[in-house]
Amino acid sequence: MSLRISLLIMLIVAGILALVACQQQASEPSEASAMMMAEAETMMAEAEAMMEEAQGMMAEDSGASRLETVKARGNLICASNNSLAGFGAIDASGNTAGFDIDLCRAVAAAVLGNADSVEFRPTVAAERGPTMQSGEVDLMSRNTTWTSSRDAQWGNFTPTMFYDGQGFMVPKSLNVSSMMELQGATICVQQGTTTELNVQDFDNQNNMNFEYVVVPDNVSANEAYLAGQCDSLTTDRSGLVSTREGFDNSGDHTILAGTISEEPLGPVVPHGDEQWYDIVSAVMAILIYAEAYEITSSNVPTAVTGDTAVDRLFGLEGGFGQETLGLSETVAQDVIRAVGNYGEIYDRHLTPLGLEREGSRNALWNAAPCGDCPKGGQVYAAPLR
Ligand SMILES: N[C@@H](CCC(=O)N[C@@H](CS)C(=O)NCC(=O)O)C(=O)O
Repeated sequence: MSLRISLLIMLIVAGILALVACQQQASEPSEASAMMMAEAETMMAEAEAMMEEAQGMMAEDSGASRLETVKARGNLICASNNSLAGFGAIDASGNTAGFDIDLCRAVAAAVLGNADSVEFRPTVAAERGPTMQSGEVDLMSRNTTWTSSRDAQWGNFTPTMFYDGQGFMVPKSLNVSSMMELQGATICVQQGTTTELNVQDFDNQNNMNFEYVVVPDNVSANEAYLAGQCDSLTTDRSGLVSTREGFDNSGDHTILAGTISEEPLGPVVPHGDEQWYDIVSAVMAILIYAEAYEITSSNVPTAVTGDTAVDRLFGLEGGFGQETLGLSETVAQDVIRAVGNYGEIYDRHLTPLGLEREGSRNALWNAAPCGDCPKGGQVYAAPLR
């Protein structure tokens, strides 16, 4: 047994002993007895949480699969963003919310039957690699670009959830209307991102002679830009749209046309557990196919519909490998009821930002933007069968 588990168990035992002592005191008539009972309840809750964590650690130490570890722990640990409205941010009620966040919630609904059983770990860009490599999180869902070196070094990227590209924002007062007019400009960019690497490529390829203000996180990037420390802020276009929404005078800033890179953004799972990778990928597929089949959180079928694809997805007749994945037959019912389909998630978090989906790459593959258009968007997943 590892030292940390032994320590945890000792803590739990100490907690329980203290609890018993407290309860004995509380049973004696005293004015402080109500307070003591409340303290005892808090300690009991803490002891239970420690017990759950210890179970999770023991499962981990015994070589258990990620699925078993998550189940033993009773919650999903998800690395997230807490400063990018629409994708991952703290909302008015103090909850972590967003498009990426709902993927964590969907996985928790699939695996634990409860979308709220998630512990979010805010992770700034430069922390992502070490966080994934440590195995301390089950999943990262946080505007992260799939690249070959990250796939090899950090963990495995599941299918892409949002297709993006890097752009530039400028104050309108700069009177710049294209990226090529940014020659010699000072650029604010966040460290530890693909953004930082792409802008250097763009600079080299086009002799832009940029100067850089490199910042550690989103908040400082915005502050530096708004304080006029740089002429332009660069990041994923979706990040620019989200950031600009948060400015007091959003109308004073323009996002220049065009992109300088491909940014397929998607979740990452730790290396070494194929079943877990397949589970997260299947959850994404559930979200996408539910939308394709026009099943939303308010019309989830619970009895055979006669549409074989729908019945297979919702575990009503046939299946798509739920048992091998370690999921319940009706997992799709749990997921869609809890978070809705891909389109509902998009509309809840990204449509309000003005990130138009129709006709974009983030439309479903089968959503042709017009009658004679050859194809729809790029949102696609392995068929569930
Ligand atoms: N997609 C790029 C950029 C991702 C990224 O971290 N973007 C910034 C700016 S939008 C961000 O979310 N920062 C939040 C933070 O680290 O505080 C990547 O994967 O490297």
